[in-house]
Amino acid sequence: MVRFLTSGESHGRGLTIIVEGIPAGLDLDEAYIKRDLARRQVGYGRGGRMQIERDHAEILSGVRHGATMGSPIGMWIENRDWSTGKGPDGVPWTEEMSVGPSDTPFERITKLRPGHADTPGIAKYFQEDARNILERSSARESTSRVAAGAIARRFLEEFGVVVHGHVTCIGGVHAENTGPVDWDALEEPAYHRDLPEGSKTAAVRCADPQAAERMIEAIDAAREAGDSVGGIIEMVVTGLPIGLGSHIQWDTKLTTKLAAAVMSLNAVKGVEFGAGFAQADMRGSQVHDVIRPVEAWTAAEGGGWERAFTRVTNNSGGLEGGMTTGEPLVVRAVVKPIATLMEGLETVDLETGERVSKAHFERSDITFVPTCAVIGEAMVALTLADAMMEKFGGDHMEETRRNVAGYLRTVGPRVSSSRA
Ligand code: EPS
Repeated sequence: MVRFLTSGESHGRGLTIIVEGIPAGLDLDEAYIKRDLARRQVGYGRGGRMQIERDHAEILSGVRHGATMGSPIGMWIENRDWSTGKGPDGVPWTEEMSVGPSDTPFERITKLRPGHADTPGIAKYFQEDARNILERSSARESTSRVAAGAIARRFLEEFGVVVHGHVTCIGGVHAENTGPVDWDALEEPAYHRDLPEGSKTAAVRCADPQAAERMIEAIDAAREAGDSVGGIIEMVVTGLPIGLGSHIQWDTKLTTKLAAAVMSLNAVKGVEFGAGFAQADMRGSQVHDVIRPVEAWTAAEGGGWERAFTRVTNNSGGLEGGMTTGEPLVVRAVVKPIATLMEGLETVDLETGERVSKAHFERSDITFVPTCAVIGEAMVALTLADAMMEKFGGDHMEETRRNVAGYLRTVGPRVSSSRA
C-alpha cells in the first residue's frame, strides 16, 4: 500500500512528510522532487508568500545512494516565512508560532471568515483563536502532498505512466482549446504581474493562450475588487494499463479512490471524469465509447502482430466499472474562490458575539487554481501508485516490473485512440 502522512502549520517551522510503500530500488533524488515543488509555486494570482518560499524537500530517510530502500521515506520542507517574517515590518513568526509558551499577547483571529475552516474548526476544537485552525487548514500543506506526489510520479514513470495537470477555467473564463495540450508550453517561464515578460499560458497553466490572457484579466479585476476567483483543473494520465482498481466493492473502485483523493484538495467542491456532468444532457449512444478491433504490435515472445481493441472516443475518462480501460484517465475538479477576501464578507466576531461588516483578512492569494493543477497531479499520482502496488505488488522494483510485464503479456496489447 502506498500511503503518506504530513504534518506542519502554514507559519510554523516547516512541513514533515512520510511516504510508505514504495518498493526498494527506485532511483530518487531531491532534485527530482524540487522540480514539482517549483511548479507548484508558479501561478498568477498568488500572494506575497510565494516570493518568500523556496520550497525544497530534504530527504531524511528511506533513500540510500540515490535509490529507495523500501523503508518509509521521510522528508522535511522548511517554511522560510517562519524566520523571514510576516508583513512589511518583517516580524518573524518564531514567537507567535513557538512550540513553547509565550508571554507576548498576540492578536487573536475572531472575525470568522465565511467559507473557511475557521467556524466549524473553532467550535469543534474549543479554540478562541481561529489561527489554531487556519494554520493547518491552509493550503501550505499542499506543498507536502506535492513532495509525496513527486515520489509517486517517479515510480509511475518507470512503467510509462505520465501524469499531467492543467487549468480549463478561472473566474468564469473557459479554455476553448480542445485539441491536444502542449504540456511543455505550460512549463515555460511564467508571466508575473510585476515582471510582464514570460508566458501567460504558463502563468495560469492554461493551454489556450487567448483564454489565459482573459483569465489574467479576471484575476486582476478580482484583485482590484478585493475579491477572489475559483476555476476548474483537469488531470490527464497516459500509459495506464487496463484493469487497475476493481468493480467488486464500492471501496475497491479506482473511481472512488481518485474522487476522494481529488476532493481532498483545499477548496475543491466537485469532481468529474471524462464527459462528466455533461452526460446529463447526452443519450447513451452519444456517451459510451465504441470498441473496435485493431492489429497491434506486441514485443512479447520475440514480437509479432496480435488482435487488440481500441476505443473510438474516451467519454468514460479512462474508467469503466471502477477500473482503468487503458485509455487516458481524465479527471476534472472545480475549485471554489479562496475564502480570505480583502473586502471581507459580513460575519460574527467571536469575541463580542456581534455582527461585524468585514471578516478577518491577512495576506493571501486572489486565486490558486494554477497551483491546484499541480497538487491535483500529486494526488492522482499517489492514488495510481497505490493502485499499481495493489495490483502488482513487489518489494523491489525488479519484482514489480516482472509482475507488470507478466500481466501485460496476459492481457495483450492495447491501442489507445485518444492521444491526450
Ligand atoms: C493560504 C494563504 C497564503 C498562501 C498559502 C495558502 O499564505 P500566507 O497567509 O502565508 O500569505 O500563500 O499558500 C502557501 C503558503 C503555499 O505554499 O501554497 C491559505 O490560507 O490557505
